[in-house]
Amino acid sequence: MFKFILPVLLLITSCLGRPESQIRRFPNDFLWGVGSSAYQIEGGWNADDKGESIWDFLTHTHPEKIADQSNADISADSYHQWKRDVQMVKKLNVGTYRFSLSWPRIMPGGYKNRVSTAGIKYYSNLIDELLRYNITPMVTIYHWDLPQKLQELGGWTNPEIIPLFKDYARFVLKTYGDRVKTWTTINEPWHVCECGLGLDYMAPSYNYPGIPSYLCGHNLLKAHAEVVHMYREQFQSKQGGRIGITLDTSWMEPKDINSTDDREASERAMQFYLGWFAHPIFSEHGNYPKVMIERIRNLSKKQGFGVRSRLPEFTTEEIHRIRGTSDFFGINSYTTKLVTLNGHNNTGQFPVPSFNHDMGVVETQKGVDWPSSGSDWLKVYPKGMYNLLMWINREYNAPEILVTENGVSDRGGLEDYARVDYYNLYLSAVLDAIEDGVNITGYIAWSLMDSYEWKVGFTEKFGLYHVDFNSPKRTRTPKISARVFAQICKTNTIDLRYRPKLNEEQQQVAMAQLPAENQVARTSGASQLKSEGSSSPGSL
Ligand code: GBH
Repeated sequence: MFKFILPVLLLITSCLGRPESQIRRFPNDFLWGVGSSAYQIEGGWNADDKGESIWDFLTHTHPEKIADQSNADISADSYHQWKRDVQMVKKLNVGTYRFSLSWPRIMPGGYKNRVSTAGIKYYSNLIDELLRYNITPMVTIYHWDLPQKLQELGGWTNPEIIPLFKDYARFVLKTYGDRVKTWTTINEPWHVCECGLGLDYMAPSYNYPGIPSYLCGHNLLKAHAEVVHMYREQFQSKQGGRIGITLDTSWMEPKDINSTDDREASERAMQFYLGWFAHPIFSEHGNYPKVMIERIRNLSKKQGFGVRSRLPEFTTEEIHRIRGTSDFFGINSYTTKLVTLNGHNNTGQFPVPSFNHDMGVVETQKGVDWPSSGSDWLKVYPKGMYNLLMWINREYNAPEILVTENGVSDRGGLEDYARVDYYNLYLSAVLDAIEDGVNITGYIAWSLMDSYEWKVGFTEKFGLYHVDFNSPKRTRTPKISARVFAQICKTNTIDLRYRPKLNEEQQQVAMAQLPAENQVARTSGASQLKSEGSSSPGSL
Protein backbone atom coordinates (compact mmCIF):
# COMPACT_ATOMS: atom_id res chain seq x y z
CA MET A 1 0.00 0.00 0.00
CA PHE A 2 2.61 2.59 1.09
CA LYS A 3 4.78 1.45 -1.74
CA PHE A 4 2.07 2.86 -3.96
CA ILE A 5 1.11 5.99 -2.05
CA LEU A 6 4.60 7.37 -1.61
CA PRO A 7 5.49 7.60 -5.30
CA VAL A 8 2.09 9.11 -6.04
CA LEU A 9 2.57 11.70 -3.33
CA LEU A 10 6.02 12.48 -4.63
CA LEU A 11 4.63 12.81 -8.12
CA ILE A 12 1.94 15.19 -6.97
CA THR A 13 4.28 17.38 -4.96
CA SER A 14 6.86 17.52 -7.73
CA CYS A 15 4.17 18.59 -10.18
CA LEU A 16 3.07 21.30 -7.85
CA GLY A 17 6.64 22.49 -7.43
CA ARG A 18 7.01 24.88 -4.51
CA PRO A 19 4.23 25.03 -1.96
CA GLU A 20 1.64 27.35 -3.43
CA SER A 21 1.04 30.30 -1.24
CA GLN A 22 -1.78 32.54 -2.34
CA ILE A 23 -0.59 35.77 -0.83
CA ARG A 24 3.06 36.35 -1.55
CA ARG A 25 5.28 39.10 -0.24
CA PHE A 26 8.18 40.89 -1.92
CA PRO A 27 11.34 41.96 -0.07
CA ASN A 28 10.83 45.15 1.94
CA ASP A 29 13.11 47.36 -0.12
CA PHE A 30 11.86 46.04 -3.47
CA LEU A 31 11.65 48.80 -6.09
CA TRP A 32 8.31 49.26 -7.85
CA GLY A 33 8.03 51.33 -10.96
CA VAL A 34 6.12 52.05 -14.11
CA GLY A 35 7.51 52.98 -17.52
CA SER A 36 7.01 54.85 -20.78
CA SER A 37 9.10 56.20 -23.64
CA ALA A 38 9.29 59.59 -25.31
CA TYR A 39 8.16 58.84 -28.85
CA GLN A 40 5.37 56.58 -27.65
CA ILE A 41 3.65 59.12 -25.40
CA GLU A 42 4.84 62.68 -25.91
CA GLY A 43 3.42 63.83 -29.21
CA GLY A 44 4.48 67.41 -29.91
CA TRP A 45 6.56 65.95 -32.70
CA ASN A 46 7.48 69.39 -34.05
CA ALA A 47 6.57 71.48 -31.02
CA ASP A 48 8.86 74.44 -30.41
CA ASP A 49 12.12 73.64 -32.14
CA LYS A 50 12.11 69.87 -31.83
CA GLY A 51 13.96 68.09 -34.63
CA GLU A 52 12.69 65.17 -36.65
CA SER A 53 13.40 61.65 -35.37
CA ILE A 54 13.70 58.47 -37.41
CA TRP A 55 10.22 57.54 -36.16
CA ASP A 56 8.73 60.84 -37.30
CA PHE A 57 10.38 60.29 -40.66
CA LEU A 58 9.31 56.65 -41.02
CA THR A 59 5.71 57.20 -40.02
CA HIS A 60 5.36 60.29 -42.22
CA THR A 61 7.00 58.84 -45.31
CA HIS A 62 5.87 55.22 -44.99
CA PRO A 63 2.57 55.08 -43.10
CA GLU A 64 1.84 51.77 -44.86
CA LYS A 65 4.50 50.15 -42.67
CA ILE A 66 2.38 50.81 -39.58
CA ALA A 67 -0.56 48.48 -38.86
CA ASP A 68 -3.11 51.30 -38.71
CA GLN A 69 -1.11 53.83 -40.78
CA SER A 70 -0.91 55.99 -37.68
CA ASN A 71 1.93 58.03 -36.22
CA ALA A 72 2.73 59.47 -32.81
CA ASP A 73 2.52 63.14 -33.84
CA ILE A 74 0.16 63.72 -30.92
CA SER A 75 -0.15 60.29 -29.29
CA ALA A 76 -1.03 60.65 -25.59
CA ASP A 77 0.05 64.31 -25.71
CA SER A 78 2.36 63.97 -22.71
CA TYR A 79 4.26 66.97 -24.04
CA HIS A 80 1.37 68.92 -22.57
CA GLN A 81 -0.12 66.47 -20.07
CA TRP A 82 2.97 65.69 -18.02
CA LYS A 83 1.47 66.99 -14.78
CA ARG A 84 -1.43 64.59 -15.13
CA ASP A 85 1.06 61.80 -15.91
CA VAL A 86 2.88 62.45 -12.65
CA GLN A 87 -0.42 62.29 -10.76
CA MET A 88 -1.10 58.91 -12.35
CA VAL A 89 2.33 57.61 -11.42
CA LYS A 90 1.75 58.84 -7.89
CA LYS A 91 -1.61 57.10 -7.64
CA LEU A 92 -0.03 53.79 -8.59
CA ASN A 93 2.03 53.92 -5.37
CA VAL A 94 5.22 53.22 -7.28
CA GLY A 95 8.50 54.75 -6.16
CA THR A 96 10.01 55.03 -9.63
CA TYR A 97 8.97 56.40 -13.02
CA ARG A 98 11.03 55.17 -15.96
CA PHE A 99 10.82 57.44 -19.00
CA SER A 100 13.11 58.40 -21.86
CA LEU A 101 14.55 61.58 -23.28
CA SER A 102 14.06 62.42 -26.92
CA TRP A 103 17.45 63.25 -28.43
CA PRO A 104 15.97 65.45 -31.23
CA ARG A 105 13.84 67.31 -28.71
CA ILE A 106 17.00 68.29 -26.85
CA MET A 107 19.40 68.55 -29.80
CA PRO A 108 17.23 69.02 -32.91
CA GLY A 109 19.97 68.18 -35.40
CA GLY A 110 21.66 65.57 -33.24
CA TYR A 111 24.72 67.75 -32.70
CA LYS A 112 25.56 69.78 -29.61
CA ASN A 113 25.89 72.97 -31.60
CA ARG A 114 22.16 73.57 -31.24
CA VAL A 115 20.17 72.77 -28.11
CA SER A 116 16.49 73.46 -27.59
CA THR A 117 15.63 75.57 -24.56
CA ALA A 118 12.03 74.36 -24.69
CA GLY A 119 13.10 70.72 -24.90
CA ILE A 120 15.49 71.03 -21.97
CA LYS A 121 12.82 72.73 -19.94
CA TYR A 122 10.21 70.07 -20.69
CA TYR A 123 12.23 67.30 -19.04
CA SER A 124 13.44 69.56 -16.29
CA ASN A 125 9.85 70.35 -15.33
CA LEU A 126 8.89 66.69 -15.47
CA ILE A 127 11.78 65.70 -13.22
CA ASP A 128 10.98 68.45 -10.70
CA GLU A 129 7.33 67.47 -10.65
CA LEU A 130 8.23 63.82 -9.99
CA LEU A 131 10.56 64.77 -7.16
CA ARG A 132 7.88 66.99 -5.67
CA TYR A 133 5.83 63.83 -5.21
CA ASN A 134 8.76 61.73 -4.03
CA ILE A 135 8.93 59.70 -7.20
CA THR A 136 12.40 58.69 -8.33
CA PRO A 137 13.03 59.38 -11.99
CA MET A 138 14.79 56.60 -13.88
CA VAL A 139 15.89 57.98 -17.19
CA THR A 140 16.59 56.17 -20.44
CA ILE A 141 18.93 58.27 -22.53
CA TYR A 142 18.03 56.56 -25.81
CA HIS A 143 14.75 54.79 -26.54
CA TRP A 144 14.86 54.55 -30.34
CA ASP A 145 14.10 58.07 -31.55
CA LEU A 146 17.39 58.93 -33.24
CA PRO A 147 17.60 62.39 -34.84
CA GLN A 148 16.83 61.83 -38.52
CA LYS A 149 19.83 63.98 -39.45
CA LEU A 150 22.13 61.41 -37.84
CA GLN A 151 20.40 58.58 -39.64
CA GLU A 152 21.29 60.33 -42.84
CA LEU A 153 24.93 59.87 -41.81
CA GLY A 154 24.33 56.15 -41.34
CA GLY A 155 23.01 56.27 -37.78
CA TRP A 156 24.33 53.52 -35.54
CA THR A 157 26.27 51.90 -38.39
CA ASN A 158 28.60 54.91 -38.57
CA PRO A 159 31.30 54.96 -35.82
CA GLU A 160 30.78 58.73 -35.73
CA ILE A 161 27.74 57.91 -33.59
CA ILE A 162 30.08 57.17 -30.66
CA PRO A 163 31.31 60.74 -30.04
CA LEU A 164 27.88 62.14 -30.95
CA PHE A 165 26.03 59.92 -28.48
CA LYS A 166 28.65 60.84 -25.91
CA ASP A 167 28.08 64.58 -26.50
CA TYR A 168 24.34 64.16 -26.13
CA ALA A 169 24.73 61.99 -23.04
CA ARG A 170 27.23 64.39 -21.44
CA PHE A 171 24.75 67.19 -21.88
CA VAL A 172 21.85 65.35 -20.24
CA LEU A 173 23.98 63.92 -17.42
CA LYS A 174 25.26 67.40 -16.67
CA THR A 175 21.84 69.04 -16.98
CA TYR A 176 19.71 66.54 -15.08
CA GLY A 177 22.20 64.49 -13.05
CA ASP A 178 21.78 66.65 -9.97
CA ARG A 179 18.22 65.29 -9.75
CA VAL A 180 18.32 61.99 -11.68
CA LYS A 181 20.12 59.17 -9.88
CA THR A 182 19.32 56.19 -12.07
CA TRP A 183 20.29 56.17 -15.72
CA THR A 184 20.18 53.67 -18.51
CA THR A 185 22.05 54.45 -21.69
CA ILE A 186 20.15 52.53 -24.34
CA ASN A 187 16.89 50.62 -24.40
CA GLU A 188 16.99 47.20 -26.07
CA PRO A 189 20.03 47.23 -28.35
CA TRP A 190 18.85 44.05 -30.07
CA HIS A 191 15.74 45.86 -31.27
CA VAL A 192 17.70 48.96 -32.25
CA CYS A 193 20.09 46.98 -34.43
CA GLU A 194 18.29 43.90 -35.68
CA CYS A 195 14.72 45.20 -35.92
CA GLY A 196 15.78 48.58 -37.26
CA LEU A 197 18.42 47.47 -39.76
CA GLY A 198 18.33 43.71 -40.33
CA LEU A 199 14.54 43.64 -40.61
CA ASP A 200 11.98 46.30 -41.36
CA TYR A 201 10.15 46.04 -38.02
CA MET A 202 11.44 49.29 -36.62
CA ALA A 203 12.77 52.63 -37.87
CA PRO A 204 14.88 53.21 -39.92
CA SER A 205 13.48 50.06 -41.50
CA TYR A 206 16.52 49.09 -43.60
CA ASN A 207 15.46 45.49 -44.20
CA TYR A 208 19.13 44.73 -44.93
CA PRO A 209 19.96 41.47 -43.19
CA GLY A 210 23.27 40.06 -42.01
CA ILE A 211 25.59 43.07 -42.09
CA PRO A 212 24.45 46.47 -40.74
CA SER A 213 22.99 45.10 -37.52
CA TYR A 214 26.43 43.82 -36.45
CA LEU A 215 28.03 47.18 -37.25
CA CYS A 216 25.28 48.84 -35.25
CA GLY A 217 25.82 46.53 -32.29
CA HIS A 218 29.54 47.15 -32.35
CA ASN A 219 29.22 50.94 -32.32
CA LEU A 220 26.38 50.83 -29.84
CA LEU A 221 28.39 48.81 -27.31
CA LYS A 222 31.32 51.20 -27.64
CA ALA A 223 29.08 54.26 -27.36
CA HIS A 224 27.42 52.80 -24.26
CA ALA A 225 30.78 52.07 -22.67
CA GLU A 226 32.12 55.56 -23.40
CA VAL A 227 29.11 57.14 -21.74
CA VAL A 228 29.42 54.93 -18.67
CA HIS A 229 33.14 55.73 -18.31
CA MET A 230 32.38 59.41 -18.68
CA TYR A 231 29.67 59.20 -16.03
CA ARG A 232 31.95 57.35 -13.64
CA GLU A 233 34.84 59.75 -14.17
CA GLN A 234 33.03 63.05 -14.31
CA PHE A 235 29.67 62.75 -12.60
CA GLN A 236 29.17 59.69 -10.44
CA SER A 237 31.17 60.78 -7.38
CA LYS A 238 29.57 64.24 -7.34
CA GLN A 239 26.04 63.17 -8.23
CA GLY A 240 25.98 59.79 -6.52
CA GLY A 241 23.84 57.98 -9.09
CA ARG A 242 23.96 54.71 -10.97
CA ILE A 243 24.12 53.92 -14.65
CA GLY A 244 23.42 50.78 -16.65
CA ILE A 245 21.83 49.38 -19.75
CA THR A 246 18.51 47.70 -20.54
CA LEU A 247 18.68 44.57 -22.70
CA ASP A 248 15.82 42.44 -23.94
CA THR A 249 14.97 38.94 -24.97
CA SER A 250 12.16 36.48 -24.91
CA TRP A 251 12.97 33.30 -23.04
CA MET A 252 14.07 30.70 -25.57
CA GLU A 253 12.64 27.40 -24.41
CA PRO A 254 13.74 24.08 -25.96
CA LYS A 255 10.79 22.80 -27.99
CA ASP A 256 11.38 19.34 -26.61
CA ILE A 257 13.22 19.52 -23.33
CA ASN A 258 14.46 15.94 -23.82
CA SER A 259 16.08 16.72 -27.15
CA THR A 260 19.79 17.60 -27.05
CA ASP A 261 19.39 19.54 -30.27
CA ASP A 262 16.56 21.64 -28.87
CA ARG A 263 18.52 22.35 -25.72
CA GLU A 264 21.45 23.45 -27.86
CA ALA A 265 19.05 25.66 -29.86
CA SER A 266 17.85 27.26 -26.64
CA GLU A 267 21.34 28.00 -25.37
CA ARG A 268 22.49 29.33 -28.74
CA ALA A 269 19.43 31.54 -29.14
CA MET A 270 19.99 33.01 -25.68
CA GLN A 271 23.58 33.80 -26.66
CA PHE A 272 22.54 35.44 -29.93
CA TYR A 273 19.67 37.49 -28.55
CA LEU A 274 20.91 38.41 -25.11
CA GLY A 275 24.58 37.38 -25.14
CA TRP A 276 25.30 39.58 -28.17
CA PHE A 277 25.06 42.60 -25.84
CA ALA A 278 25.24 41.02 -22.39
CA HIS A 279 28.41 38.98 -22.86
CA PRO A 280 30.63 41.99 -23.72
CA ILE A 281 29.30 43.92 -20.70
CA PHE A 282 28.50 41.37 -18.00
CA SER A 283 30.62 38.25 -18.57
CA GLU A 284 33.91 37.66 -16.86
CA HIS A 285 36.06 37.91 -19.99
CA GLY A 286 33.93 40.25 -22.08
CA ASN A 287 33.69 40.14 -25.88
CA TYR A 288 30.89 38.59 -27.94
CA PRO A 289 29.76 35.05 -27.07
CA LYS A 290 32.10 32.41 -28.48
CA VAL A 291 29.29 30.69 -30.36
CA MET A 292 28.42 33.94 -32.14
CA ILE A 293 32.02 34.72 -33.08
CA GLU A 294 32.61 31.23 -34.44
CA ARG A 295 29.37 30.75 -36.30
CA ILE A 296 29.43 34.15 -37.99
CA ARG A 297 33.11 33.81 -38.87
CA ASN A 298 32.61 30.36 -40.42
CA LEU A 299 29.48 31.32 -42.28
CA SER A 300 31.04 34.56 -43.55
CA LYS A 301 33.95 32.57 -44.96
CA LYS A 302 31.63 30.04 -46.60
CA GLN A 303 29.55 32.84 -48.07
CA GLY A 304 32.57 34.39 -49.78
CA PHE A 305 33.22 37.28 -47.41
CA GLY A 306 36.80 36.09 -46.92
CA VAL A 307 38.58 36.25 -43.59
CA ARG A 308 36.80 39.33 -42.29
CA SER A 309 33.75 38.14 -40.41
CA ARG A 310 30.52 40.10 -40.80
CA LEU A 311 30.67 40.33 -37.00
CA PRO A 312 33.35 42.97 -36.33
CA GLU A 313 36.16 42.15 -33.91
CA PHE A 314 36.96 44.05 -30.74
CA THR A 315 40.56 44.81 -29.86
CA THR A 316 41.74 43.59 -26.44
CA GLU A 317 41.63 47.16 -25.25
CA GLU A 318 38.03 47.57 -26.38
CA ILE A 319 37.05 44.33 -24.68
CA HIS A 320 38.36 45.67 -21.36
CA ARG A 321 36.80 49.05 -21.95
CA ILE A 322 33.31 47.57 -22.44
CA ARG A 323 33.44 44.88 -19.75
CA GLY A 324 31.84 45.87 -16.44
CA THR A 325 30.10 48.99 -17.75
CA SER A 326 26.73 48.53 -16.07
CA ASP A 327 25.86 49.02 -12.41
CA PHE A 328 22.90 46.63 -12.77
CA PHE A 329 21.41 44.27 -15.34
CA GLY A 330 18.27 45.87 -16.80
CA ILE A 331 16.09 43.30 -18.54
CA ASN A 332 12.91 43.71 -20.57
CA SER A 333 10.99 40.55 -21.30
CA TYR A 334 7.43 39.72 -22.26
CA THR A 335 7.10 36.22 -23.62
CA THR A 336 8.67 32.87 -24.52
CA LYS A 337 9.48 31.19 -27.83
CA LEU A 338 9.98 27.49 -28.46
CA VAL A 339 13.16 26.72 -30.36
CA THR A 340 14.71 23.98 -32.48
CA LEU A 341 17.84 23.90 -34.64
CA ASN A 342 17.55 25.12 -38.23
CA GLY A 343 17.86 22.03 -40.45
CA HIS A 344 20.63 21.43 -43.02
CA ASN A 345 18.50 22.81 -45.83
CA ASN A 346 17.62 25.96 -43.87
CA THR A 347 14.20 24.79 -42.73
CA GLY A 348 13.59 28.22 -41.22
CA GLN A 349 13.87 29.69 -44.75
CA PHE A 350 16.06 32.51 -43.53
CA PRO A 351 17.73 34.97 -45.91
CA VAL A 352 21.45 34.28 -46.36
CA PRO A 353 23.20 36.00 -44.73
CA SER A 354 21.03 37.14 -41.83
CA PHE A 355 21.01 37.23 -38.05
CA ASN A 356 18.51 34.36 -38.03
CA HIS A 357 20.53 32.27 -40.43
CA ASP A 358 23.71 32.97 -38.45
CA MET A 359 21.93 31.89 -35.27
CA GLY A 360 20.56 28.80 -36.95
CA VAL A 361 17.55 28.48 -34.73
CA VAL A 362 13.88 28.20 -35.65
CA GLU A 363 11.37 29.80 -33.28
CA THR A 364 7.73 29.05 -32.86
CA GLN A 365 4.84 29.51 -30.49
CA LYS A 366 2.67 26.99 -32.32
CA GLY A 367 1.16 24.09 -30.50
CA VAL A 368 1.32 25.64 -27.07
CA ASP A 369 -1.69 26.47 -24.98
CA TRP A 370 -0.28 29.72 -23.67
CA PRO A 371 -3.00 32.36 -23.64
CA SER A 372 -2.75 35.71 -25.38
CA SER A 373 -4.92 38.77 -25.13
CA GLY A 374 -4.81 40.08 -28.63
CA SER A 375 -1.21 40.09 -29.73
CA ASP A 376 0.35 37.73 -32.23
CA TRP A 377 3.71 37.54 -30.43
CA LEU A 378 2.97 37.99 -26.75
CA LYS A 379 1.87 34.66 -25.31
CA VAL A 380 1.57 34.27 -21.57
CA TYR A 381 4.05 31.79 -20.09
CA PRO A 382 5.24 33.00 -16.66
CA LYS A 383 7.62 30.08 -16.20
CA GLY A 384 9.61 31.56 -19.07
CA MET A 385 10.29 34.66 -16.97
CA TYR A 386 11.56 32.49 -14.15
CA ASN A 387 13.79 30.51 -16.52
CA LEU A 388 15.18 33.70 -18.04
CA LEU A 389 16.04 35.22 -14.65
CA MET A 390 17.71 31.99 -13.54
CA TRP A 391 19.69 31.90 -16.81
CA ILE A 392 20.96 35.48 -16.40
CA ASN A 393 21.89 34.76 -12.81
CA ARG A 394 23.89 31.69 -13.80
CA GLU A 395 25.45 33.08 -16.95
CA TYR A 396 26.66 36.42 -15.60
CA ASN A 397 27.61 35.48 -12.08
CA ALA A 398 24.61 36.75 -10.14
CA PRO A 399 24.35 40.40 -11.16
CA GLU A 400 21.83 42.72 -9.60
CA ILE A 401 18.84 42.48 -11.93
CA LEU A 402 16.20 45.14 -12.51
CA VAL A 403 13.19 44.06 -14.53
CA THR A 404 12.90 47.30 -16.48
CA GLU A 405 9.89 46.24 -18.58
CA ASN A 406 7.24 43.57 -18.33
CA GLY A 407 3.57 43.70 -19.20
CA VAL A 408 0.99 42.55 -21.69
CA SER A 409 -0.96 44.03 -24.57
CA ASP A 410 -4.61 43.73 -25.43
CA ARG A 411 -6.98 45.36 -27.87
CA GLY A 412 -8.07 48.01 -25.40
CA GLY A 413 -10.75 48.63 -22.81
CA LEU A 414 -10.97 49.32 -19.11
CA GLU A 415 -11.85 45.86 -17.87
CA ASP A 416 -8.46 44.37 -18.49
CA TYR A 417 -8.69 41.22 -16.41
CA ALA A 418 -6.15 39.45 -18.59
CA ARG A 419 -3.61 42.12 -17.70
CA VAL A 420 -4.29 41.70 -13.99
CA ASP A 421 -3.77 37.99 -14.40
CA TYR A 422 -0.55 38.55 -16.34
CA TYR A 423 0.95 40.82 -13.69
CA ASN A 424 0.08 38.48 -10.85
CA LEU A 425 1.49 35.45 -12.61
CA TYR A 426 4.67 37.12 -13.91
CA LEU A 427 5.31 38.72 -10.54
CA SER A 428 4.88 35.34 -8.94
CA ALA A 429 7.54 33.98 -11.31
CA VAL A 430 9.84 36.88 -10.39
CA LEU A 431 9.31 36.05 -6.75
CA ASP A 432 10.11 32.39 -7.40
CA ALA A 433 13.45 33.50 -8.84
CA ILE A 434 14.11 35.79 -5.87
CA GLU A 435 13.37 32.93 -3.49
CA ASP A 436 15.77 30.77 -5.46
CA GLY A 437 18.55 33.25 -4.85
CA VAL A 438 18.45 35.62 -7.83
CA ASN A 439 19.24 39.21 -6.87
CA ILE A 440 16.26 40.99 -8.44
CA THR A 441 15.85 44.38 -6.85
CA GLY A 442 13.00 45.93 -8.78
CA TYR A 443 10.15 45.57 -11.23
CA ILE A 444 8.93 48.23 -13.62
CA ALA A 445 5.57 47.62 -15.23
CA TRP A 446 5.10 48.42 -18.89
CA SER A 447 3.31 50.68 -19.34
CA LEU A 448 1.97 53.68 -17.47
CA MET A 449 -0.61 54.35 -20.14
CA ASP A 450 -1.80 53.31 -23.57
CA SER A 451 0.58 54.65 -26.15
CA TYR A 452 1.92 54.33 -29.66
CA GLU A 453 3.07 50.74 -30.01
CA TRP A 454 5.60 51.23 -32.82
CA LYS A 455 4.82 49.05 -35.88
CA VAL A 456 1.39 48.10 -34.61
CA GLY A 457 0.43 51.72 -34.02
CA PHE A 458 -2.56 52.07 -31.71
CA THR A 459 -3.90 48.57 -32.36
CA GLU A 460 -2.30 47.09 -29.23
CA LYS A 461 -2.47 48.62 -25.79
CA PHE A 462 -0.12 48.06 -22.84
CA GLY A 463 -1.35 50.76 -20.44
CA LEU A 464 -2.40 50.57 -16.83
CA TYR A 465 -4.25 53.76 -17.75
CA HIS A 466 -6.54 53.96 -20.72
CA VAL A 467 -6.04 56.96 -22.99
CA ASP A 468 -8.89 58.25 -25.11
CA PHE A 469 -7.09 58.96 -28.37
CA ASN A 470 -10.29 60.35 -29.88
CA SER A 471 -10.62 63.11 -27.37
CA PRO A 472 -8.54 66.26 -27.85
CA LYS A 473 -7.83 66.13 -24.11
CA ARG A 474 -6.45 62.60 -24.37
CA THR A 475 -8.35 61.78 -21.20
CA ARG A 476 -6.66 59.17 -19.03
CA THR A 477 -8.71 56.64 -17.07
CA PRO A 478 -7.41 53.93 -14.75
CA LYS A 479 -8.07 50.38 -15.87
CA ILE A 480 -8.77 47.62 -13.39
CA SER A 481 -5.12 46.62 -13.66
CA ALA A 482 -4.13 50.09 -12.41
CA ARG A 483 -6.12 49.52 -9.25
CA VAL A 484 -4.66 46.09 -8.69
CA PHE A 485 -1.10 47.19 -9.46
CA ALA A 486 -1.47 50.14 -7.07
CA GLN A 487 -2.48 47.68 -4.39
CA ILE A 488 0.46 45.42 -5.16
CA CYS A 489 2.90 48.31 -4.83
CA LYS A 490 1.30 49.60 -1.69
CA THR A 491 1.22 46.28 0.13
CA ASN A 492 4.34 44.76 -1.42
CA THR A 493 2.29 41.62 -2.00
CA ILE A 494 0.54 39.80 -4.78
CA ASP A 495 -2.74 38.06 -4.12
CA LEU A 496 -3.05 35.02 -6.33
CA ARG A 497 -6.59 34.26 -5.20
CA TYR A 498 -7.59 36.99 -7.58
CA ARG A 499 -7.49 35.17 -10.91
CA PRO A 500 -9.65 37.20 -13.24
CA LYS A 501 -9.56 34.68 -16.07
CA LEU A 502 -11.97 32.61 -14.03
CA ASN A 503 -15.65 32.37 -14.83
CA GLU A 504 -18.15 34.99 -13.74
CA GLU A 505 -19.06 33.38 -10.44
CA GLN A 506 -15.48 32.63 -9.42
CA GLN A 507 -14.71 36.18 -10.48
CA GLN A 508 -17.20 37.59 -7.98
CA VAL A 509 -15.74 35.47 -5.21
CA ALA A 510 -12.25 36.58 -6.10
CA MET A 511 -13.33 40.20 -6.28
CA ALA A 512 -14.84 40.05 -2.83
CA GLN A 513 -11.42 39.11 -1.55
CA LEU A 514 -9.77 42.17 -2.97
CA PRO A 515 -9.11 45.03 -0.59
CA ALA A 516 -12.14 47.30 -0.60
CA GLU A 517 -10.50 50.20 -2.33
CA ASN A 518 -9.56 48.04 -5.28
CA GLN A 519 -12.94 46.49 -5.79
CA VAL A 520 -14.66 47.29 -9.00
CA ALA A 521 -18.18 46.18 -9.66
CA ARG A 522 -17.58 43.73 -12.46
CA THR A 523 -21.18 43.57 -13.51
CA SER A 524 -21.89 47.26 -13.58
CA GLY A 525 -19.19 47.66 -16.16
CA ALA A 526 -16.92 50.39 -17.28
CA SER A 527 -19.10 53.25 -16.14
CA GLN A 528 -18.13 52.43 -12.59
CA LEU A 529 -14.60 53.39 -13.38
CA LYS A 530 -14.44 57.06 -12.75
CA SER A 531 -12.13 58.99 -14.98
CA GLU A 532 -10.17 62.13 -14.37
CA GLY A 533 -11.30 64.41 -11.62
CA SER A 534 -13.22 61.79 -9.67
CA SER A 535 -13.02 62.12 -5.92
CA SER A 536 -14.36 58.69 -5.03
CA PRO A 537 -12.23 56.70 -2.60
CA GLY A 538 -9.63 54.65 -4.38
CA SER A 539 -9.95 56.67 -7.53
CA LEU A 540 -6.68 56.93 -9.37
C1 GBH B 1 9.68 46.97 -25.81
O1 GBH B 1 10.07 46.51 -27.06
C2 GBH B 1 9.90 48.44 -25.89
O2 GBH B 1 10.97 48.85 -25.08
C3 GBH B 1 8.68 49.25 -25.66
O3 GBH B 1 8.88 50.51 -26.18
C4 GBH B 1 7.46 48.54 -26.19
O4 GBH B 1 6.32 49.33 -26.07
C5 GBH B 1 7.31 47.27 -25.43
O5 GBH B 1 8.46 46.48 -25.48
C6 GBH B 1 6.15 46.42 -25.87
O6 GBH B 1 6.32 45.92 -27.15
O7 GBH B 1 8.28 38.70 -31.86
O8 GBH B 1 8.98 38.82 -34.14
O9 GBH B 1 6.65 38.96 -33.63
C7 GBH B 1 9.62 45.35 -27.52
C8 GBH B 1 9.14 45.60 -28.92
C9 GBH B 1 8.04 44.89 -30.77
C10 GBH B 1 8.87 43.28 -29.19
C11 GBH B 1 7.33 43.81 -31.46
C12 GBH B 1 8.20 42.21 -29.94
C13 GBH B 1 7.27 41.54 -32.01
C14 GBH B 1 8.12 40.99 -33.08
N1 GBH B 1 8.30 44.58 -29.40
N2 GBH B 1 8.02 42.57 -31.31
S1 GBH B 1 7.99 39.26 -33.19
